[in-house]
Amino acid sequence: MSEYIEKIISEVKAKNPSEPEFHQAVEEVLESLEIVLERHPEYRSAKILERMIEPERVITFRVPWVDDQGEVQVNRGYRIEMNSAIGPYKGGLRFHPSVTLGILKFLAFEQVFKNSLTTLPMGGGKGGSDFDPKGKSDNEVMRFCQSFMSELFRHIGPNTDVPAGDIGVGAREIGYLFGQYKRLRNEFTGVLTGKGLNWGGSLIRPEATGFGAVYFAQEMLKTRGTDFEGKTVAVSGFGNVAWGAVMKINELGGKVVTLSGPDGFIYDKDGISGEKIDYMLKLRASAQDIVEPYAKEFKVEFHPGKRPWGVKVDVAMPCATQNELDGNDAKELVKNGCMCVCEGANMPTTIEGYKVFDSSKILYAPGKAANAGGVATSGLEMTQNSMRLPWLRDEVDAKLQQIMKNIHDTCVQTAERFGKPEKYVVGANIAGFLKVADAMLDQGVV
Ligand code: NDP
Ligand code: 2IT
Repeated sequence: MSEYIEKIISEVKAKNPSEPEFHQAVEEVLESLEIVLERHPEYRSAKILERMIEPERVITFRVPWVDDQGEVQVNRGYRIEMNSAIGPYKGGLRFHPSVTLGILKFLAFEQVFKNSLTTLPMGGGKGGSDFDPKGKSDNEVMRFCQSFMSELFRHIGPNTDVPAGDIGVGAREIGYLFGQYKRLRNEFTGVLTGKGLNWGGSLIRPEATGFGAVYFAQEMLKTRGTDFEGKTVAVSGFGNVAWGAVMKINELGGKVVTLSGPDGFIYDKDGISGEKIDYMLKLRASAQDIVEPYAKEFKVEFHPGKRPWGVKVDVAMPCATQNELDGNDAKELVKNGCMCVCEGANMPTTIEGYKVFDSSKILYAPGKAANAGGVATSGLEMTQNSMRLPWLRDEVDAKLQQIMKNIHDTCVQTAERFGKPEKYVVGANIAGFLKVADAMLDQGVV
């Protein structure tokens, strides 16, 4: 690593202590950019990297609400407005007890590169709260969302910052957030994406992240002259992204044999299809945080406290959360002959895991490229809102497929151009960076 990059990384660590996930995301991206900075000294002299690692704006706020027992509860809310060089800030909201400033900064940083790759005009942002949706009643979730939006509304808008869902934030939460925004602003606009179909939402948005990740994996497999037909697949998580991925893998002739939760993983050798996919929705809606009930319902194996990466599969798709696949898991996958790892979640692989994949022949695509279908379809929702015209399901799906193919091809071509053939991480980081960096150069020191 060059002295210059090393210096920036150590400054990031010194300036932002106790934000390990942010350090990790920055380190992974900057390592790939070394070669770009050698070829383009103009980025260095304009201090593009130094500016990109500093959020344009960080908002933190108190979220007080009253629970069903009449007790006052207090959570912390955040919105990180990372970079607006190529469009309004865009990115999801995460409600999970593990949420910290560092986690949201890593997600916002990744989002900048991801959104750039989609080819749509969207800057990068992320937000959320340490609110724990587990075991909360519908009314409690509503009161929380209303309180959260009572502060957030002053910072967002359809041309400023457009939040969406992420872990713990789905259609129900987006509904409550939208209702409160509309009430406070007296405006019906496309300020959030992931909206209900009757009030400005887009067809395919719920499925888009999982579908998009599978379209991306399909393109990866194509480079080795194969496809999903007859392939065995390990999926982790059981939420929105996992659900979309499982449906599309089935459609393409693949067999998904695992799902996971914080409690462990299930192994279903016959494949997760049909009514079992519908059961995933029930599991998620129960807000219990566990995948074990699937094993009881369908009489399959449950492995408590374990992750699914030791199972022998052809393709692995981590779709749960960050750092859920480490160096040992990566070694297991490689040893068992897995040919493709395609990330539905954001940064699910640790740096050690990445190094194992990088030094093997496995096809490995990072989340910022492979899971961009979610935010890309959010971009399509924004377009439909601006036109005041909804598109048909097939139209949105065709656009999503085309976008995922473009992202894939851009990653492959960029990796080749910079001397790292088949390295999707390098291709994604460089291609995502170039568009944003050039826009920043054009716009002067801001
Ligand atoms: P959901 O809330 O629908 O599901 C998240 C899944 O991950 C659940 O199974 C959840 O279980 C599990 N999970 C969450 N936190 C942890 C944890 N700390 N340890 C173990 N398991 C955990 O979220 P999504 O499916 O929307 O998100 C999954 C991943 O995909 C995340 O990385 C997200 O950032 C990423 N992503 C999402 C997009 C979207 O459009 N929704 C777009 C692009 C990426 P539980 O909540 O019960 O703990
Ligand atoms: O991580 C992500 O890309 C998302 N959670 C989706 C963001 C969005 O604005 O649709």
